[in-house]
Amino acid sequence: MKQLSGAQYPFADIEEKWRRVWREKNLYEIDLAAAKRKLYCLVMFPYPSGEKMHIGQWYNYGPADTWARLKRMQGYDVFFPIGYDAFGLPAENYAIKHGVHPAVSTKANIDFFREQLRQIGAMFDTRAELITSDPSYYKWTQWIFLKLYQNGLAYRKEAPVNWCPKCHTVLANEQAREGKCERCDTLVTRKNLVQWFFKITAYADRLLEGHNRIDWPEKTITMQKNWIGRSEGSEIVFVEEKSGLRLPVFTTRADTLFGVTYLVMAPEHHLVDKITDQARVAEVNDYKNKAQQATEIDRLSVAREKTGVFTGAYAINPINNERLPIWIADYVLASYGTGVVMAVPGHDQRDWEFSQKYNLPIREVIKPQDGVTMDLSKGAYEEFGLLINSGEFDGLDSRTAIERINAKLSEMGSGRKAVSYRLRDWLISRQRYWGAPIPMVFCDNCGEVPVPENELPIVLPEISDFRPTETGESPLARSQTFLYANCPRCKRTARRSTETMDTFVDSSWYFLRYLNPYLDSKPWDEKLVKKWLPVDFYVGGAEHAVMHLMYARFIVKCLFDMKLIDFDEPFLKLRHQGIITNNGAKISKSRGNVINPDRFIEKYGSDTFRCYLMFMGSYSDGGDWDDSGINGVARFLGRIYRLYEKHAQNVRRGVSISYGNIISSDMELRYYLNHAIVKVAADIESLDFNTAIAAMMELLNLLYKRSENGNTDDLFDFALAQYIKMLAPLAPHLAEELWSRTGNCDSVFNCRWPEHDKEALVLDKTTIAVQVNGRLRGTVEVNRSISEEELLKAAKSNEHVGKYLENKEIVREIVVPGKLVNIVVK
Ligand code: ANZ
Ligand code: ZN
Repeated sequence: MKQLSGAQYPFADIEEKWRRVWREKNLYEIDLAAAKRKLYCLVMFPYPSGEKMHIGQWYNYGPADTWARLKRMQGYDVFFPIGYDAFGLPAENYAIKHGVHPAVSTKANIDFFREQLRQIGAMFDTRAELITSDPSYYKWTQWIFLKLYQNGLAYRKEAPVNWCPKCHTVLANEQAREGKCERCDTLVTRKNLVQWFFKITAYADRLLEGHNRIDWPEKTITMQKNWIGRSEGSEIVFVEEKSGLRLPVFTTRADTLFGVTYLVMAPEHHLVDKITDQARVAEVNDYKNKAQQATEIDRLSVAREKTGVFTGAYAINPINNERLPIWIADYVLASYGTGVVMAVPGHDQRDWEFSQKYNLPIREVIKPQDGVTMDLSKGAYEEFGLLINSGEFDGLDSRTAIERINAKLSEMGSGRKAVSYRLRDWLISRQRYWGAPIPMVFCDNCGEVPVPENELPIVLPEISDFRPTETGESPLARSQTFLYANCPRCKRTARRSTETMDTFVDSSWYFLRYLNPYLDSKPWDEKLVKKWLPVDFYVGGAEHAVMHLMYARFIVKCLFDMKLIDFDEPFLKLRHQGIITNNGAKISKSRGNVINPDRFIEKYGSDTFRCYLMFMGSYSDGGDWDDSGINGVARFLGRIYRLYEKHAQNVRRGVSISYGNIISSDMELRYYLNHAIVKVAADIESLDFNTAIAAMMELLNLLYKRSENGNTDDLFDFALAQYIKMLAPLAPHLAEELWSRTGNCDSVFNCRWPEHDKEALVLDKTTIAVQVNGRLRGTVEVNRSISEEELLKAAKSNEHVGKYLENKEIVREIVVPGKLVNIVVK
């Protein structure tokens, strides 16, 4: 046995034992088909990258399990699955670093992870375990790709993409934040490659609309909204003088149309070459090459010095026929709006800076409503106001002017209302080995041809050299047997698509598969999916706000539109765990301040570790790790253990007492017990675990006082029994042990959460002992301010007291205010 410090209890034996018993009894396997009150509680599944489980994952799973256990005790059929997001860069990078094949290292890492997960003692339904790198799973990821392809939602195009020179792979916009690779922090560069995309932009409005129907943290919804970046404005057509080519611009400020003094095109805009004047081709090409190097993030930066070159071409402003020079500049992005901007240096600061540098004219067309004069030589006036120098529109306010100018342009056929989005299509192909191959072939005869569904899965070839290539060609191309396949249409030799899918495709549908991961004939069991989805409660990290959480919503909406499922939002309620810091610092390997769960579990036990994580701060804010804090929680659980050792008899009695039969004058205990029953449940429900534990500590202190005073009546015994049930979601192993010692062989997790007595919760009530001839016969609960007369009436009509008064003559009535009533009879 483990050497324990004085304050501890034999957690190692207890915890191991109960995990074994739970497993033997299949305690957490519920009958999905028969369940009556379904509740799908989901945690974000881990990617076993070779690192041990980190504290953030423990923090996700442990407390989520506490929540799930409460719901079970409240009578729900809770489905709480776990699996492994096993494909992807972290797993592959680990394999490369250690010179092991990713299939081998991933399997070993999963085994390791599984053991660590087991130590949480969570009520995971182990039958639901799935592994996304398993062909039986990715067969269906490929099937989903085909469905999207058949519905015009997957397509291929050459595009400048984010390229990580270290990982040798393309990254989605979401994975290249602040211009750096999310995985390795290397600066991302741009590269032109043919890529596969999912058309998430087609769902931009639907993704926004759905936000009204889900209970998610406001912050996360806002991040998604900003990422989608819906912007209402106008598309206004300027015509290039010589070629007659139409150059539509996107603007949110049609009211400034008279203030346009030049146009700016993105350097990579496809019409730049067509309009550029012969004399300027060299200069323009030179600038285009330079612009290629910069990332989008740099180009959008306000601090960056504006640069550009004149194309030598001119366009006509449709509202007043003015002739405007056309420039190219890298502060205009090809991928937003139309890739062309009408420059209004008087009212747009970027344009203003550009005009200063290249001596372009500034014209004031908006003045402040309050009549203040602006000095445009100092900078642009960007607010709304009243129009000036704008012909027939002079004097209108900006809002009205936008409407009128739009109307006029649309009459002329030169403009219309338009909406732009920041959201780009989801780039899903990766030039990497460790992922699900894209099920497409390219035939010289037939072009791009989808693999027939009955040929799935397209299994990853077993190649020894799986490292990425510098050219961007996928390592899958090294396998000749993989590369060449017969064209499904004409049967001639064709080449397979050699890219693999982004891992976020794998994780965008796993919650459907959990219900039956062994199903071979279809991706999911429709009946069970109809019954169990959407997910009722999802807990995971906020860092997934614009990736996984957006992609999963998108895929679910696609499947809904294909009538493959009957719901279009996957996660009804979402909550994030906060971030744990170590002495105020962010935890990271490079800082060397990683908290290793295993070490603490060994020293204090899993229940203590879990309770400490829940106690150290507000769950959604996270908290700061502190070793002395965990000692306090260890003492708390140790005190519980010792109280139950001392009162083994009481607690055995306590489990068979029913509340209604208790006669006790211990109002304080009555109040705190009932208060805790309500509070602990409510706080766990809302993930306020810290205050739930505080209430348990408070109640424990009271029980200790009673124990020390020897003041242990029926209520005390009863409270001890209820306390175990309340402890159960918080410290499952310890509670199960204490419950078994009451003589109950069934699990405490098959008990219902204790009911509370509403009356006992009213604090200004007090309980008065009622004696008959000096002996306690009952108690009445009354308002503290009750009159003596009322109190006597209540005492005499009490059912327990009544029978001692029957056929007796009352000789005296003694009232001790706030304490007792004594009725003397003859
Ligand atoms: C003229 C104008 C005048 C503008 C003015 C602003 C103020 P949001 O709100 O983010 O949608 N714009 C349009 N396409 C662009 C591109 N591809 N790259 C860089 N900038 C682009 O921004 C819309 C505004 O951003 C548009 O309205 C356009 O500048 C610029 F006083 O047009 B505006
Ligand atoms: Zn063919």
